[in-house]
Amino acid sequence: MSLSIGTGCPFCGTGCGLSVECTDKGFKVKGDKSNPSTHGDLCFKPIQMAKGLDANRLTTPLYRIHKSEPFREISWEDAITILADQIKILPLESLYFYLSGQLLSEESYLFTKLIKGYLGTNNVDANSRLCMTSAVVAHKMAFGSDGAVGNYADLDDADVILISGSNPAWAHPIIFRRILARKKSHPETQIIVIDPIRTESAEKSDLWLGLHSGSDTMLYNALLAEIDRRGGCDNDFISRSCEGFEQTLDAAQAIPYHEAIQSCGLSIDDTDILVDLFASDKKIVGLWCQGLNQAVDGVMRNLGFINLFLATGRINAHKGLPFSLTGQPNAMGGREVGYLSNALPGYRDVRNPADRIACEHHWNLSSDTISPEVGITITDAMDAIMENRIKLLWVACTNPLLTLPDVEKTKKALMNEDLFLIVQDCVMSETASLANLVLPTASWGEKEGSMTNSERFIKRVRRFKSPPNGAKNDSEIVCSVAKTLGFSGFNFVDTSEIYDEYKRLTQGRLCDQSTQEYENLSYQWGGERLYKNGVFATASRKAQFHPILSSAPQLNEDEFVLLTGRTKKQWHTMTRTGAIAELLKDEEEGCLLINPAEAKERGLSEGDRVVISNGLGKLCLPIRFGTLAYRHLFAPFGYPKTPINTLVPANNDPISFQSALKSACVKLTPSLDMYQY
Ligand SMILES: Nc1nc2c(c(=O)[nH]1)N[C@H]1C(S)=C(S)[C@@H](COP(=O)(O)OP(=O)(O)OC[C@H]3O[C@@H](n4cnc5c(=O)[nH]c(N)nc54)[C@H](O)[C@@H]3O)O[C@H]1N2
Ligand SMILES: Nc1nc2c(c(=O)[nH]1)N[C@H]1C(S)=C(S)[C@@H](COP(=O)(O)OP(=O)(O)OC[C@H]3O[C@@H](n4cnc5c(=O)[nH]c(N)nc54)[C@H](O)[C@@H]3O)O[C@H]1N2
Ligand code: SF4
Ligand SMILES: [Mo]
Repeated sequence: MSLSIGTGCPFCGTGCGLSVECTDKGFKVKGDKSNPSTHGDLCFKPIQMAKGLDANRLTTPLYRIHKSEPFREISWEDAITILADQIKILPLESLYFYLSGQLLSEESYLFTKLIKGYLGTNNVDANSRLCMTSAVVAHKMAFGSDGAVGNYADLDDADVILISGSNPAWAHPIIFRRILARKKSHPETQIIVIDPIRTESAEKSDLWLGLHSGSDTMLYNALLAEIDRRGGCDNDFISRSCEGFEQTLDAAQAIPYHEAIQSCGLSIDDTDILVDLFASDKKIVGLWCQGLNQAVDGVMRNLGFINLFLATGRINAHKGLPFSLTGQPNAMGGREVGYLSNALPGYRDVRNPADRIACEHHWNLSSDTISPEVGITITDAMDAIMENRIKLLWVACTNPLLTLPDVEKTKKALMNEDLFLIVQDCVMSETASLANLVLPTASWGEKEGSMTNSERFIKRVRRFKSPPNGAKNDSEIVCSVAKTLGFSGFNFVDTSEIYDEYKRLTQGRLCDQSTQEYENLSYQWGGERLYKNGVFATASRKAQFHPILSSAPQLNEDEFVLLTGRTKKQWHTMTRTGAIAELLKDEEEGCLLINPAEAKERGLSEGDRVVISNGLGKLCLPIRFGTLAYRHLFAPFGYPKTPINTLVPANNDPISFQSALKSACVKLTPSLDMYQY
């Protein structure tokens, strides 16, 4: 007997629609041709994942009073009571919650309702802080609201696809496949990649701009000034639909074009190509991801990139648009339900009295229950734990020990004996191994709900197998804790009731989905593109230019820039992909990418182990050759045995508080003893 179940992919923000064939022999994952967003396309990751669904699963709650003790198995009833008791005993201001863009919308909504509504604290954050908050803030500053503007179909008739700080060939493979399909059917289409590494995406492009890491603002300002000088700005659009252009242009003109381009490590011949394209009528779709988001000037990099599109009237189907790619499968949904420390459901903000009242009313709470104070962010929470200001941390669906900056600091915070650490995960992650209480969860394929992808398309995620005995749904865990705390408002019969309650909070908002039925949820909120007719979500209804300060950091002579990011087949900290042989092939261990010439200068060959170090620590990695900007290295961050964030300092963008995870300064020395570290 065989049964096909329509669902969504649990990996990247492309959000492919899948169809899972369940037979006596197991599960076969295929593309769902009826999915309007991705039309049945899919990459190898979910196909392979079906082989590892049951690997290393947790099935019993685990508990210990002191972190030095071994865990003991306890019942679910005891686990929920212990957790609820801790929440009751501890002062509200000492509680903290850390969620994930890999939770389903209904799960993140329930957490938000419990924490912000019923408990009345905004001390909650999500791993989107490490991923998308610079983009979130930039969207709000430029357009008046969060929400990616673009649409995958815009790639199908683009003349130019400009990719900056993103390697979709690895990280968003189906979006990249769509780009290559356009190139194949229309060879005149130009693919241009701005990235310090000649990535697979760059390799397959028409033009690679291998800029020095951190010089994005210098580049975008220089391009803007030069486009304007050559008469390429769309002055009609600017005066009709935008504000702030003059000051922005002034800032962009601060450094002469030639000087600016040189300090980015680029050639004028190459950047002139971009200037000409922006000054033309061609349709340009601009994609970006972590190379712009994860930086101390992440918001400014985003805004600098967006400025180029606004200045040339590119917010439409006709001439193209800027399109921020989302990393995780449901970071968009998490943002919509308001899980970040400043947000409320329906793209609302805790600082806005009307927004608080709308949620309080919806949740039958008395007025002034929701706090108007923005909660602290996850990196600040680590400091607060070390200062004993936070005494309970409930982590769900993320593995912060390896993915927050400065691993030693995170470890010290999480191991603080005064911190009661709860980790809700389907496997014994590195973070779970430090916990007081581990709550075993159901995972993808075992639970129901919805997710929103990069182009704002919402789809259902369906259950096609039972969770291992003993594992519970994330939603069920939140509701059980809420009920044990004595809160009404958490008695849901099924997931559709949770969605229905949430969707009513989106009525009249940009992410309005209030008329959708849960059963066949398949909907792109906002339509194909946002801001049709040049009307924006700002108070004046005009898009906002923001002046950007140009920067292009210089390196000390004996240092390298260590870039960090992903591999093609592994997923983050490997908990979902590390046990699958096909996905481990060629990616068995962390490695360090280096230019062959720079390696040879130091007498190094491929495979040699080297030590990279800075004031935070050191790591030993085998080297591989690649093509990168001069004095740049690259290493993937997710390998537990070589946790790269050991070397990445906890520096944040001052506006988005997103951590500058994309790079760190390191020294490189040959390893004398490869087993020493
Ligand atoms: N296989 C796989 N796919 C994934 C994931 C995974 O773990 N594995 N994770 C998903 C998630 S959550 C995310 S957020 C996305 C991330 O997707 P991407 O952002 O595309 O991937 P990264 O490897 O983090 O970084 C992208 C590029 O930014 C470049 N970069 C570094 N510094 C700079 C700079 O200063 N300027 C510019 N312009 N570029 C720079 C890097 O060289 C790198 O090639 O991937 C998603 N997809
Ligand atoms: N240096 C550096 N650091 C980075 C980045 C970088 O580019 N460079 N990228 C950052 C980015 S963009 C991201 S998104 C983060 C990702 O960082 P994390 O979110 O910390 O990494 P994951 O490995 O995806 O962790 C997800 C956890 O959820 C568990 N899980 C899976 N399914 C379920 C479920 O259904 N329920 C529950 N409760 N748990 C489940 C998994 O077992 C795993 O332990 O890393 C960030 N850190
Ligand atoms: S491109 Fe992303 S969403 Fe699509 S199948 Fe691959 S991992 Fe899943
Ligand atoms: Mo991410």
